[in-house]
Amino acid sequence: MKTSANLLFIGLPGSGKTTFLAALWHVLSDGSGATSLKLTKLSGDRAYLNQITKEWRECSQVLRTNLQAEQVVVLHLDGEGFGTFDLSIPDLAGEAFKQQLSDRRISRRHDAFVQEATGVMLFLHPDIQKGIQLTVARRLEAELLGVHEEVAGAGADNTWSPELLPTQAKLVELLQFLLERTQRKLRVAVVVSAWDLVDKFGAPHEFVARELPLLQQFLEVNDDLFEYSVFGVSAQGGDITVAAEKQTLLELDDALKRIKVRQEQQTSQDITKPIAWLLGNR
Ligand SMILES: Nc1nc2c(ncn2[C@@H]2O[C@H](COP(=O)(O)OP(=O)(O)OP(=O)(O)O)[C@@H](O)[C@H]2O)c(=O)[nH]1
Ligand SMILES: [Mg+2]
Repeated sequence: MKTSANLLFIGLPGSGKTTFLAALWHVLSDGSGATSLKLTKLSGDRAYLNQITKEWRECSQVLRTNLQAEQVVVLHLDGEGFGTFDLSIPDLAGEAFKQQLSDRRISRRHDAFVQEATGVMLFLHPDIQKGIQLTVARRLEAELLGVHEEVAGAGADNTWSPELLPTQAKLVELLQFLLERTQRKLRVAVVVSAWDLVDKFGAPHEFVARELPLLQQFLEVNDDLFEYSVFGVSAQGGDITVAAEKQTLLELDDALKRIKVRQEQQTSQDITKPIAWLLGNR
């Protein structure tokens, strides 16, 4: 393996990118967990990592990443079969991906990250937006009755906007942007964040196949362009907006225990697993 690697985290606002990074830094800097990848030395500029990890430890909401405040973190890592290497991960704002969808353009800065990426982590929160059922019948009926029916989520005049696209269509679009800009086969780790909210309902790849069938089929049929695997990651360990759950998380003797990572039927506390999968030789 090369001595440096770059990962690209992509995902809509609130999909769990920063929370993942915060938990990752806690685990790496703590060093006591059984992880595939370990820290060899501390990163030069740790201000951002320390700030988000402090929030994570206190179980408070990490701040939404601001378009102007996107940071690139560099981790010095080592792992069996990997050797030592430097891993760069920009913490990009979901807001930028939203803009990509409405402007149909990728910024030069993001494009440079795409060009350099060794692998991609596609984040999605399980609270996904489904398509709006705008049946012709309902519309016609409303027109016949002369009533102006408001459709949930649409503007008052029912005009369409990219905002109304179902989550799975947005994610396929984001992947298509990547395909347009790369010639290589892309390795994609699909990360379903906040996995604790849905872990009762089967394995992560089953969740994606059931709830986001378009995304799953897009990845599946394009197997000449993608190699992918689906992970369920609970980086925070529970819902911190529920006081009792937050209290339980804060009372754990070791914050490491908050983390759960599931791939197929295997569950562990190794948050470096999706990264090791992306960078590993196969
Ligand atoms: N229940 C639960 N919620 C989580 C978990 N991890 C993240 N969340 C929630 O999911 C949301 C993710 O937020 P962020 O990590 O800021 O997401 P982001 O992708 O960085 O968002 P932007 O910065 O806007 O791009 C927050 O509301 C978190 O509280 C988890 O393990 N469990
Ligand atoms: Mg963020």
